[in-house]
Amino acid sequence: MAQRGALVVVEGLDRAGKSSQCELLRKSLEESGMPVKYIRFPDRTTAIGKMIDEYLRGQSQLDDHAIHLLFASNRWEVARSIEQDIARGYNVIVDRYSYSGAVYSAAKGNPNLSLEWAWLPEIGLPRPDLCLFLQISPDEAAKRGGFGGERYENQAMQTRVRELFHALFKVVRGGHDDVQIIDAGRSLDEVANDIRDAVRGCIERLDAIGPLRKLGPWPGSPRAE
Ligand code: Z5A
Ligand code: MG
Repeated sequence: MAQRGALVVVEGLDRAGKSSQCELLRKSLEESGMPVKYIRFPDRTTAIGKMIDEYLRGQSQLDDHAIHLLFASNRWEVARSIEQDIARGYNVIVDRYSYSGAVYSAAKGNPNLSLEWAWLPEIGLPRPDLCLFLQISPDEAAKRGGFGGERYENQAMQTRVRELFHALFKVVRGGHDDVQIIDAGRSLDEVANDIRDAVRGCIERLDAIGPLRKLGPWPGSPRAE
């Protein structure tokens, strides 16, 4: 049987360059003859994705928990096809994933929506073999253009999101050695080179990693035992 593909997630703050880097990575892997699929979350094309899109554009109002679960459902609706693609040898590149899911919802400051609560619906989804977090300073991000008109695109939210990404990675990195921080404040090519090296290293380690894993419970919670 052919070797399975790698599940690679690209995460980061607004304008960190996630989509640009996913595209460069896709091209680079394809040029090396490797089969690749690219998906992004939210996937605004599905029925659930259309509800998310309306919410983000301010055209609908939803309870914080309800929209959170829609974002998670938007991942669950393609979880099986991700697993199948990986098994068929495709390297699947994912633009935002469960980490954005947990962090953006928890950043709203709703006292009934903690980071730990926000992680729960992600448990059991395909676990990335590699998660690349594109780190960028607020000043660097600001040089790449002002905020758009979507919900969450404001300074207060972005500051909280930045703090929570670091808090989340501290927790998940306890059990996972697969999160790598990339300095995304450099040129497109410099960032792309680091990403390409990290992904090639991950693909070489796939035999040692073994079968595709699943995202686990919040480390240290009673559910983890
Ligand atoms: N969200 C959530 O709440 N829950 C979830 O579960 C998920 C998401 C999955 C929409 O996401 C919102 O959904 C988002 C999180 C929330 N809210 N916010 N804020 P989205 O992924 O659809 O958002 P986006 O607008 O596509 O992505 P982005 O984060 O804003 O941008 P990006 O993909 O990181 O950056 P980019 O499009 O590649 O580049 C941005 C600009 O910078 C562009 O002009 C580039 O040419 C430029 N750029 C990129 N790299 C460089 C470098 N290295 N140098 C100079 N200029 C650069
Ligand atoms: Mg993007």
